[in-house]
Amino acid sequence: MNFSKSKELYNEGLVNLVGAVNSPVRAFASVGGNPLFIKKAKGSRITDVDGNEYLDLVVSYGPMIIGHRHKKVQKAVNKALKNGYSFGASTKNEIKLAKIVCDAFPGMDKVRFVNSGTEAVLSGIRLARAFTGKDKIIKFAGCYHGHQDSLLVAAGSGLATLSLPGSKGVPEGAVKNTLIATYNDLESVKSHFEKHDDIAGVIIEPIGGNMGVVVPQNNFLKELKAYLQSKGALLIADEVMTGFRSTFGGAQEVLGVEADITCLGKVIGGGFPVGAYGARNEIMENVAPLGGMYQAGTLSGNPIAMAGGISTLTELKRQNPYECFDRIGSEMETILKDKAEKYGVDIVVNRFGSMMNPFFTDKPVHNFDDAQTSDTNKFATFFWEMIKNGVFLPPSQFEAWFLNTAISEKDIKIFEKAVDASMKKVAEA
Ligand code: KE4
Repeated sequence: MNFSKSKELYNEGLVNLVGAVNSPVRAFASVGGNPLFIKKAKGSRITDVDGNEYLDLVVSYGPMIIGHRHKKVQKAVNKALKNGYSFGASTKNEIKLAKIVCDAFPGMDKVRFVNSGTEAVLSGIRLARAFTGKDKIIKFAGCYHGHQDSLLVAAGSGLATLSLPGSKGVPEGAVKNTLIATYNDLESVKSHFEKHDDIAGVIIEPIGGNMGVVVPQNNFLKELKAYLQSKGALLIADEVMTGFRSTFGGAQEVLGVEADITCLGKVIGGGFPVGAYGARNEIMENVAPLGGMYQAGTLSGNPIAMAGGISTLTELKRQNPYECFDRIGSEMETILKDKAEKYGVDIVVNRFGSMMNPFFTDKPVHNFDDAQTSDTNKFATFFWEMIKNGVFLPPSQFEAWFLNTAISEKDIKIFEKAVDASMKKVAEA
């Protein structure tokens, strides 16, 4: 395979872009080599600037759930463009998308649109603090909720229950109200409530997607919600990745749990920049202009992005692909396990519907520590062999793979052939 044009663009990009990218994961640091530059995509396929075509299992880290450049989205966005791009005033499409979103989430009477998942989560956290009058927030190690200061934290050493800054430029003061718990471990949440009486809430990815896929075990979400209710604290579901992907609504619906505040992104914009947060009226009425919690945005509810979201969710609802996602996901999971066994490679595959990934470890993966037992060198070998066999994966062991409704039986055959070659390569490495 020829990657020469990607290499040229990478070197050119290094001049004015940090690492030649606008988001770190795209730099391929975890897998080595130069990042691919993409020219175009259609349906289940993506094509790089050298003309190499791939089955796309990144799908922009979730948004392109009905495949790239769907004709109904193209038509809706082209129509919206004819009326103008942005007005700084409200439009009908915002009301339309708000109804679709609120109808899909039982716990959501009202929603506020923003421009990214990060913005949705930082607003949701602020709202939890505004509603409860308390400052502390618990998050789970390995969950990622965007790049706001207060959630870029690293676990304190030993018994330290308070967090340390997880990034340069994050002052200690920004994380002093952030506590860290262990996913699937309710006791680790309770231990914080035993020490602190000013906890506003707990934020969680209902299905972990940023450690690789980590699935809640043994009614963890249900027990967490019940416990928080008993303590007068809020459950904040970060469904930026799972919203409308786990089902037409949220993973919380599949898991039988209703969050107090829900944060959304990715799919609800269909590839255009849309984030959102929402809750029942008594909580949302704290948001300006109704209440004292301030949040604003020049391009919030942008009419072009709204058209992208409305057409994507409308087509997604029409297709109702969730059983198909489960069937295809199960088929791909079996292929991974069979080929790993064939070549004697230790893997564990975690999957929830159309989110999945293999971990190169022989241990079950139920939290971030488990995930870190994976052999990232084996993943890197696997990644590049999959590229050479026509499958584009997220370039990190700790990212979820995403299915989309354009995946065909022919794509599954490509996937099977690529996994066979890649597992063989890992075994030989
Ligand atoms: P954005 O600000 O990237 O739209 O959303 C942040 C965010 C919030 N919550 C969850 C559960 C998320 O997964 C994300 C962003 N996900 C990453 C993938 N690990 C986006 C890809 C990237 O950072 O380039």
